[in-house]
Amino acid sequence: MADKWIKTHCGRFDHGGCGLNVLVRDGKLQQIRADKNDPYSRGYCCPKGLAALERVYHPDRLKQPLLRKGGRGEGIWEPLSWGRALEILAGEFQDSIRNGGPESVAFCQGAPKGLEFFILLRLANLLNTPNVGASQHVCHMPREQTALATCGFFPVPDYDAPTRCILLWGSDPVRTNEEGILGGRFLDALKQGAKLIVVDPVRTDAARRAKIWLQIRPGTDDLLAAGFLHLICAENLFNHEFVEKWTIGFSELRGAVRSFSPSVVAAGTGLSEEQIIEAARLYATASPGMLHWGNAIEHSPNSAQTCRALVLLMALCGNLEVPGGNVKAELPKVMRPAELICLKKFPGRVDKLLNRHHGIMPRLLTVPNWLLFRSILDQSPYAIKCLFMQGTNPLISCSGAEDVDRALLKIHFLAVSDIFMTPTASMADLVLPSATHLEFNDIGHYGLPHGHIFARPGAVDPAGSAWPDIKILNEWGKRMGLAPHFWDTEQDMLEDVLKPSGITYQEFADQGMLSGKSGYYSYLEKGFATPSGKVELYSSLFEDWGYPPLPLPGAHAEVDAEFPFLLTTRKPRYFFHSAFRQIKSLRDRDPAPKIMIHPEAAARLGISEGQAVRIHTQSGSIVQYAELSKNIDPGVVVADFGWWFPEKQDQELAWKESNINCLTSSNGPKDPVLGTVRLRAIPCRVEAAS
Ligand SMILES: Nc1nc2c(c(=O)[nH]1)N[C@H]1C(S)=C(S)[C@@H](COP(=O)(O)OP(=O)(O)OC[C@H]3O[C@@H](n4cnc5c(=O)[nH]c(N)nc54)[C@H](O)[C@@H]3O)O[C@H]1N2
Ligand SMILES: Nc1nc2c(c(=O)[nH]1)N[C@H]1C(S)=C(S)[C@@H](COP(=O)(O)OP(=O)(O)OC[C@H]3O[C@@H](n4cnc5c(=O)[nH]c(N)nc54)[C@H](O)[C@@H]3O)O[C@H]1N2
Ligand code: SF4
Ligand SMILES: [Mo]
Repeated sequence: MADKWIKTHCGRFDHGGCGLNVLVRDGKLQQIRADKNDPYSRGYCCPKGLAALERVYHPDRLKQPLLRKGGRGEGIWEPLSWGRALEILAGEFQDSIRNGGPESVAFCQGAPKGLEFFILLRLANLLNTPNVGASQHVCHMPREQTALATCGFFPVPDYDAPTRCILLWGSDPVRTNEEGILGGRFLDALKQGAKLIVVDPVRTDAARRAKIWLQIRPGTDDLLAAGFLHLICAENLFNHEFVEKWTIGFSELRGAVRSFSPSVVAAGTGLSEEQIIEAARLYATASPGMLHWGNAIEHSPNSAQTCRALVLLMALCGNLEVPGGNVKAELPKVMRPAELICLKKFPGRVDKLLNRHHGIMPRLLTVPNWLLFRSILDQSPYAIKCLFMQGTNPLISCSGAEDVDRALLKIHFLAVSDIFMTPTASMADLVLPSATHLEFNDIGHYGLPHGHIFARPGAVDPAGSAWPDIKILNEWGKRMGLAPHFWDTEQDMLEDVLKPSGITYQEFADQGMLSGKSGYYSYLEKGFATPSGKVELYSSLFEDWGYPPLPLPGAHAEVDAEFPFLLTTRKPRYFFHSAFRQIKSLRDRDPAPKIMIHPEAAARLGISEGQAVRIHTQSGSIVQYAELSKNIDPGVVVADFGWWFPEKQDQELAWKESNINCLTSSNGPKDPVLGTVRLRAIPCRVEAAS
C-alpha cells in the first residue's frame, strides 16, 4: 500500500500543541516529524512528541480489559471482553447508586489530556454525582478561579503581539509548554527583544537568559508579590488612568501592602533589596509587559492569594487586555463546555460537592483528589463505594501517597482506565485498556484558556482491543440508562462538539486548528465581568465567600535542625508526570530519579555525584540519586516528581521507593479557598543512603 502522510498534532505528552506529520504504511506508523508548516508551532517539537511511535507500539501496553482474580494489588488477572467489562462496570455503579444514592459513586482524572475529561464530567452530572476528583486544586484552578473572581477572565500571556518584558513566575515553558503555550513562542519573544525576569529557585535555561533572575526561597512567592505591589504603589509606578477608571479597592490595597517594604521582603524571600526593586520597576515601566505564570505558585497553602496578587500586578501596571500583555482569549465557536458537560442537568451540584464541607470556593467543577480519598477513608460526609479513574496515577501524583494507598485498599469497587499497568491500576478490580494519541480522532486543547483548539486525527487502529476513553465513556453512559444523552459513536460526539463552527471533523483535521476571537480592550465596551464591572483589587466575591478580600502573604514553611533543607520540585522534562518511564528513548535521557543538591551542602554531608540519597520529611522518606549543581541555593534541594519503576516486579517497592508524594501530606496546612496542599517548600533532611 502507498505511504500516507497524515497531518496531526502532538497530545498526551504534555498539554500538547506541536504540529506533527505522521507517516503510515500498511496501517502501521513508520515515522513522525515536526510539521514546519504548522502555523502555531512552526516546526517546534521535543523528544516526547517524537516518541509517540514507541508509545503506540510498546509491548507493555494494556490491550484487553482485565478483571482482578487474586487479592487487591496481587497482579492476578483474567482477560475479558468489552461487553462483559461494561456490564460489570455499569452493574457495580448502578447497584451502588440504587443502594447508596448518587453520592456513593465517584470519578477521577488527573491532568486533563483530551476531550474525555469533559465527557467524564458529563456522565457524572447526568448521574447527579458530585464526586469528580481531579488535580485542579494544584493545577490551573488557583490561577483561573482567582482571575475570574478578580477581573472576570483568565489572563493569558499574549505571544501574538510584541512585548517589552516577560515576568516569568514559577514556570519553565521550555521544559513544560505550560498551559499549552509552546516554549518556542516564549523563545521567539526573547529573540524579538523582550526583557526577561525569572522568579525561580533554580537557575533554569530560562533563568540563564534573564536580565534579572530572582532566586526566590521556595514557597515565598506571595511575599514577593506583596513586595512588588508595595513598590508599585509606593513609587507611583501604577497606570493611573487604568486604576482610577477600571479598578475598585486601590486605597485598601495600598494600605494593606504598606508594610511589605523591600527589606521585609528581602528577609523573607532570600533575595536582595536591589534585585526586588529593579525587577518591580522593570515590569511596571516596560509597557506592555506580560506575566507568564506557572504551576509553582499553585503549590502552597496560600495559592489563591498568591495568584490573585499576580492578577493585581497585571492590573496595576495596565497590562490587562493590551497587546503583548495578558489577554482574554475566547474559545473558538464550538460547543460550550457547560453544554458538553450537561451542567444544567445537575441543579444544586455545587452544594453537594465535598468542597462545601471544607469551605472550598463554590465555583469548582471538581473535588481535590486528596479530599476524595479522605472521604473514602473516613466514609464521611457519606460513604463512597465505587470509583472510576481515567488518565491518572494518584499513588504517584497525589499528595500523601500512603493515604491514597489506604483509600484504594478500602474502596468496594475500583475501575481504572490507562494505557499501561501502573501502581494505581494494579489496585483495581477492573482495568480498562485505553487507546492513546494517534489511535483515534481527538480534539486537543478544548477547555484550555488560550483560545485555540487543535485537530488530533488518528492515524492507525488502537493496539489490541484498546478503546479511546471517549468511547469507553460513551458506551458506558448508554448502559447506565442515559442513551438519549450519549452518541451512536464517538465520531458523532466530535461532530457535535464542532457543529457550532459549521465544519466537520474531517474539515477540522484538514485545517489543523480553530482559533477564537482574541481582541484587546473589550472592557471599554462591556466592562469587566465582575460584580462591580471593574477589576476588583478588593474582591467582593472573596468577601462574600468569607475569604480575605485582599491578597496578603501567609505563613511560610520553616526549616529547623531536624529538617534543615527546603525541598521543592518541578515537572520532568522527558516524561509526563508519572507516565512513560517505560519508553526507552525517553528513559535513556533520564534513567533515574535525581535530587539536585548544591556541591557545598553535598560535601558537608559526604554525598558525591550519582550517589543514592535518602530524603526525609515529616511525612516519610524516599531515595533518589544526587545531582550536584550550583544552580540552586545550598539550603534548597530539588527532587524529581513522578517516579516509579515499571521494570520492577514488586509493585509495593516500585511505587514507594522514589515517589516524592511519599514526602508530601494532605493533612497539613491547605489553601482555604481551593484546598491546595503544600507541594513545594517542604522542610527535609538528606543523607547518603546505604
Ligand atoms: N508532589 C507533586 N505532586 C504533583 C505535582 C507536583 O508538581 N508535585 N503536580 C501536580 C499536577 S500539576 C498534576 S496535573 C497532577 C498530574 O497527575 P496525573 O494526571 O495523575 O499524572 P500521572 O501520574 O502522569 O497520571 C497519568 C496517567 O495517565 C495515563 N495516561 C496517559 N495518557 C492516557 C490516555 O490517553 N488515556 C488514559 N486512560 N490514560 C492515559 C498514564 O499512563 C498515567 O498512568 O499531579 C500533581 N501532583
Ligand atoms: N515535560 C513535561 N511537561 C509538562 C508536564 C510534565 O509532566 N512534563 N506537565 C504539564 C502540567 S499538567 C503542568 S501543570 C505544567 C506545569 O509546568 P510549569 O508551570 O513549568 O511548572 P513546573 O515544572 O512544575 O515548575 C516550574 C518551575 O517552578 C520552579 N519552582 C519550584 N519551586 C518554586 C517556588 O517555590 N517558587 C517559584 N517561583 N518557582 C518554583 C521550578 O524550579 C520550575 O522551574 O507542565 C505541563 N507540561
Ligand atoms: S513540546 Fe509538548 S506538544 Fe510539542 S512535541 Fe513535545 S510533548 Fe508534544
Ligand atoms: Mo498540572
